[in-house]
Formats: sequence, structure tokens, C-alpha cells
Amino acid sequence: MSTSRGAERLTRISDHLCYSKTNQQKTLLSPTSAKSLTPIDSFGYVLENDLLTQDQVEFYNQNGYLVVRNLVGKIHLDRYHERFLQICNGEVRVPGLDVMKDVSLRKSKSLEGEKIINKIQNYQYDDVLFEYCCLPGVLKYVECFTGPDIMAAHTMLINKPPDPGTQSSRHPLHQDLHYFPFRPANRIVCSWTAMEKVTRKNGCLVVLPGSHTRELLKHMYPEWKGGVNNVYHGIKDYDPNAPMMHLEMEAGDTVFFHPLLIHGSGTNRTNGFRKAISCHFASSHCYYISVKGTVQEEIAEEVIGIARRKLTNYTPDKLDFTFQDIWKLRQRLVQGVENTL
Ligand SMILES: O=C(O)CCC(=O)C(=O)O
Repeated sequence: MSTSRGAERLTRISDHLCYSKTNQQKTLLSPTSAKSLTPIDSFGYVLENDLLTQDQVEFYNQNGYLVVRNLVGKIHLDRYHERFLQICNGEVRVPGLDVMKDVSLRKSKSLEGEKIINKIQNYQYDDVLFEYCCLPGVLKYVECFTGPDIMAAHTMLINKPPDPGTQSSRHPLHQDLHYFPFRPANRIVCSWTAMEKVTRKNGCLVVLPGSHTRELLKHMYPEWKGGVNNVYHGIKDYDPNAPMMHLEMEAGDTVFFHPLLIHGSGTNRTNGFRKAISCHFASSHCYYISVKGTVQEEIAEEVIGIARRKLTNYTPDKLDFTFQDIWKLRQRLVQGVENTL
């Protein structure tokens, strides 16, 4: 093993043996949680558990994702769909929810609601949608990656309306960790559930298997002629020859994936919608990092800028807050006990 591979591996191992607020202040886990946070092997991506088969563990270790078929029932998906429509139509207002519109559809005078809204995020204070984050069937998988103390760290319902020909319904290839000022990455996992059949035609997820073993890369807005949605950053320098997998899924199928996995999604070339509900879960023992001087510095400034512009509608004085403060407000406990996140 080369020195740098060895060092990387050691970092991974230390990442799940202890949590720290800073690199200098290492804090050992309490004995009770330490037992359930024993990694299954030296990769540290998956914790000891009674659920995953050896094949599933090996698959996640190698590829950085795991698809579980038919995990969420139609009765739940119908409720989330109904709620999404109520939010789109303005019948329900949820505190703190961000409602985002597709960059090329929002100019339309004739389209509204579900036909232009491409994402709602921070639904953690909506009891109907938040039920997704608490589903025992989902959490039992999540726990294999996060351990028993679990926060819902980032919640989204992503809708792809029919693309108007601009290809703005695409989502550029990115790593979700780019957006997160907390670590360790191995104790964070995204759960993404198809709310209807997702295919290459309506813009299914695309992943680069194995890319979770790499570092966090530099992200920026892609240069797309048809426009790019707000905060849809992409990686410029990914290997164009790296194999890609299109994850075609039925309603209720769920993919769990690592926050360093490079992924994105395609154009919706159908006349229908493509909806998915997702939550990034993290161990409550995760800790915040400073992103100053790192590849995350620019996204931090952009996110603070957006929050400031929103808050000026409500507060006459300038408020001082950090990227980490914004993320602290998004966290909601779903299982176990709160800690440093
Ligand atoms: O659902 C999709 O199309 C991709 C969403 C995604 O990767 C994200 O919002 O980070």
C-alpha cells in the first residue's frame, strides 16, 4: 500500500473510532454507542449490523450505494405526493421550507405550481413529509451507516417537471458532501426514494460507482446554455471515461448512498413528472468543521448570501451567522439521542 493510500485508510479508520470537534480535540465515543459503531471491516463505510448481507456490505464498500427494492409503500408515497401538491398550490405553508422553481420554467406566464416547482427542501417541520424520515423500514438501513443516534440533516422532495427543451431539468454531477460542513463523511448517508417509476427517459439518478473512495472535489456552476438552477453545482474535473450507472427504479425503491458518491440526474424528456423524496441522515455525533480555505468556501458564501437575502425581509438589522449555524437549524432528531450535530 502506498503511503498516501495508507494515510487515507488510517484517516478513514480514525473517522469512525472517534469523533472530534476539531482535529486537535479527539473525543472517544461513550462505551455504549461505541459497541454499535464497530465498523464491519477496515473501509469503515458500514457499521456492524444484523441487517445487511455480506454481498450488500461488499457492494456498498465498492460502489458507494445500495438499492433496496420496494422499501416504501404506496400509501406513504401517495400522502407525500398529496402534501407536495398542497404546498405547490399554496394550501399549506411550512415554516422554513424552501420552494424552488426551475430556472427556465419560472419565467412562464401560463405554468404554475407543480409544473414549475422542481424542489422543496427543509421539510423537517412538516409532519406529513417528515414521516418519511422516521419510517422504521428506512431507518433500519440508515442505522447501518450512521449508528443508532440519527439526525435528519437535510430533507428534500425533488420534482422534475417536463423539460421545456432547455435541459435545465438535469442535475449536474456532484458530491453531496460539497454542501455539508460536518463530518465524518462515512457517518452520513442519503436515502432517496422514487415516488413514481424513474427511468432514463424521465431523468433517473446517474451514479459513478466507486467514486465515494475519492476526496471531495471542486464544484462550480456548469456552463449550460439553457440555464442552471440555483445552487446546482457540478464537478468539472470528473473522469469522463468513468463508468456510469443509470438507476432505473420503481415507485418505493430506495437507494442509500455515500455523500462522496458522484451522482446527478438526467433531463425529463416525458410529459409527466419525476418525483423522489430524500433525506440525508447523519450520526448525531458528527461534528462541524471550518470550511475556510477549502473547496467548500465558495458554497458556504453563496448559502450565507441566500439566507441573508431571505432574512432581510424579516429583520431590519444585519444578523451575523455562519454556514454551520444554517446547518444547525436544519437538524432534527429521528432516533436515539442528540449530540454534537
Ligand atoms: O433527484 C435528483 O434528480 C437529484 C437530486 C440531487 O442529487 C440533489 O438534490 O442533490
